[in-house]
Amino acid sequence: MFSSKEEFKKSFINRIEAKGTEKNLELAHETLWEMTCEWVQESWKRTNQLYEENHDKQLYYISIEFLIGRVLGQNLLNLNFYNLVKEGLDELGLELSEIEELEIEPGLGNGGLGRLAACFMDSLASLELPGHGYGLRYRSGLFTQHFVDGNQTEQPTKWIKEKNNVDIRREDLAVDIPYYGEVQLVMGIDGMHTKVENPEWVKAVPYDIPIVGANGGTVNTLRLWQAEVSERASSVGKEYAVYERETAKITDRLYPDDSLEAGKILRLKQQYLLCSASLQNIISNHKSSLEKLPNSIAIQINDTHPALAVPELMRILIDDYTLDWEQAWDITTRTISYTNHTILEEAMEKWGSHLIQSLLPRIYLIIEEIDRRFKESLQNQGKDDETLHKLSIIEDGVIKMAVLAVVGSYKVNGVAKLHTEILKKREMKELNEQFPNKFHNKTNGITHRRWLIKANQELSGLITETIGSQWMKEPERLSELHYFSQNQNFLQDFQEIKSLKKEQLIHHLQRDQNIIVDPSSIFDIHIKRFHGYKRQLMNILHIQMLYDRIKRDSTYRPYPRTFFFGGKAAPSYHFAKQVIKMINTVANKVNNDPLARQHLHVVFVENYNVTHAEYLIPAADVSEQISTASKEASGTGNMKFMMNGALTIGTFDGANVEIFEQVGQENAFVFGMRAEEVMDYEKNHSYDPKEIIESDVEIKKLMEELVKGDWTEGKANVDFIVGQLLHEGDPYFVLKDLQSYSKEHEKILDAYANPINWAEMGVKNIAASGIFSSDRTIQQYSDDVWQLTKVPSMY
Ligand code: 26Q
Repeated sequence: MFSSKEEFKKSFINRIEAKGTEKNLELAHETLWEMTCEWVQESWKRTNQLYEENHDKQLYYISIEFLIGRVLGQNLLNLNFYNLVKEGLDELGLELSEIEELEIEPGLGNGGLGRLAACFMDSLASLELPGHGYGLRYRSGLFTQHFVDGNQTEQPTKWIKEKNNVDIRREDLAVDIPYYGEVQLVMGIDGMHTKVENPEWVKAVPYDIPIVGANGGTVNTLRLWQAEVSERASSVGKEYAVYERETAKITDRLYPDDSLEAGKILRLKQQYLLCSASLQNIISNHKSSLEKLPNSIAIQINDTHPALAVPELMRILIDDYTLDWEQAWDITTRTISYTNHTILEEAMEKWGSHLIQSLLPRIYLIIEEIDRRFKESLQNQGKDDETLHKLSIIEDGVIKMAVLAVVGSYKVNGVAKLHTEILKKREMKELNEQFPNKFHNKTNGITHRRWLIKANQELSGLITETIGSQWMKEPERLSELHYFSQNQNFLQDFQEIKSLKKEQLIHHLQRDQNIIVDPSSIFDIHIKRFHGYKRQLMNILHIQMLYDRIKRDSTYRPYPRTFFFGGKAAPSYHFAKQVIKMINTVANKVNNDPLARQHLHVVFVENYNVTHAEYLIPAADVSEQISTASKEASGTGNMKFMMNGALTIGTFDGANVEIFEQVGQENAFVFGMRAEEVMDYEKNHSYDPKEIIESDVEIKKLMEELVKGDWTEGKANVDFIVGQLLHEGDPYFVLKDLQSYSKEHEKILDAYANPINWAEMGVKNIAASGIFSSDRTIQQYSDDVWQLTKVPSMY
């Protein structure tokens, strides 16, 4: 460790010189990385020692995705070394930000769910809570997106390097995972036991990533499993080369579908490897007092993807540790809790019984027994057939993972108030009635350390100058900014920082994608995965309306706006890909029109990821959060924008509802149908987009142009878009909400015309955003679900 800039410089130079090569950025990156690892190492070791000595209750967060983003800069920041290192390097003629740019971000997640897991890791360590992650080490993370003729193409993204990786291999902790085989009863000294004969063994090797909390005191562990051939695989029933190939495939890549239940055997192998390896690892540390397991650990499963943790924990307790069923069930259902992230029917995980039966025969028997006992108890309570049907885990040859997860958990939560209400009153009504105290809400959050302190160091500095630095520890203290929302000097400083962040974004985009943007335009940003319900289509249709108005009406000359899009579509999601193609086509037309381009600019940022988000969000004036009400469980991008002083244009959906509640609707642009309305239309099949088209001349004209192919390129493109809006009944109510969306955008223009007012609203958003820090979310989970105790690092 070092305590001054001079010491840092000296040590940095010594190391570089020892390497004996010429000074360059790559070498500087390598050196800084090594130094950072050493600084982290000490705290990491000490944290683990403390946990062991005190026997503190540990939380394990199991998730198929952890979208951590770049780590070097964030670690330096949490260690409180960032500025010192930056200045030191400056004096050596090196730019820290350029060194940071050399890091390839590990894209080990699709979007919201994976990024949430990463924010939670940061908050756990920063609150000095003993909480660790278990995930998978995919060789390729989420694909890299490129546009070819406006169409998305996908390339695998390899992030693992020869050396200096973010993770550390722990060969000593490898475990074997059994697939296939036959279940047999065998006689032991203490009675009959179940055993799987001749399984196909796969070795799971953990790689650890240190999670550095604020001030560097607590360092928790994110443990990612990689599939490898097992030493016990000599007797595999197939050719060894085939076994080798199949094994390597298990953790070869992340599944790129973020809201589709895929049902593929490889996915099931991933899920079981994650659950079995993690639980074996957990139990090996706690085997001395298994009856007390619920007091010494808590396991949180992030959606149903790790729901096999329920039968796997049962298997370990019964088969490996000879507990009886009742004991094992009691322990399991007091240890595991589950978070639901969706009510979309197509995202609810279901597995064919046969698939599980053949790949995981013992696990299948356990699920069957859980189901049988549960049904028996329901029958004893006199439940009718309808309820029995809703509550069954196995039915018509499929296993419903959400029901398994609810039955096997002691707590189940949704991720925003509205979402939790919909779960309790509709989607999981019967389960909620059966287990009245299980369901609860935990509104999502984001780590302000990455999304404000790191991504917007300038704003963060201004806030500290204004209200002191305590807000970093207690983000709800951002509310103190409210007093300054009418202070002209403060507002001016805020505006200047916004302009600076726009310039930085422009510079970044110019370097990365050769895009040029007018810094004085309104930055209106829509970044998230492409999905029907997220309604990127509504945004682009509105841009077409604006184009038409500009062309048609010589008095309509709106203030210049740049509409940014960013996001990937699942490779198999054809409709979403057609929307991407259409946005690129519209962008071409609008951007190349001499009149329209004075008012409108459409920019599609290629390969949207965490790093791009860190540039885009601080530069935003307007945050697009326009999902069909009831469909977006929470959203977390909405919170990141708010915290950076952007104004939200949004529907009453997910956490938007709570954002509006905090900041006041007068400081946001709210429009569109309510969740109740949407769900009623869906229930009664009573929405007909043709009625909208016939009653609204502007929309009618737009549809005619669309059908003619004015806004698309190629027949498939027109057919898909028109097909969805007309023939498939506009399932996401795009046309229904389009005019109220357009009116809200006009209000945005009016408001922006008064820059001081606009800035005031932005500051009010920042002031009201503290509650959306994931520190608050994690503290609530800890109080209501995990019951963790803070372990002061004494630093
Ligand atoms: C399932 C089966 C096969 C392959 C992939 C998947 C899969 C993978 C990822 C299914 C879903 C996901 C991710 C879902 C997700 O990101 N949901 C989002 O979670 C956020 C955090 O709670 C919420 O804010 C968003 O509203 C929600 O959409």
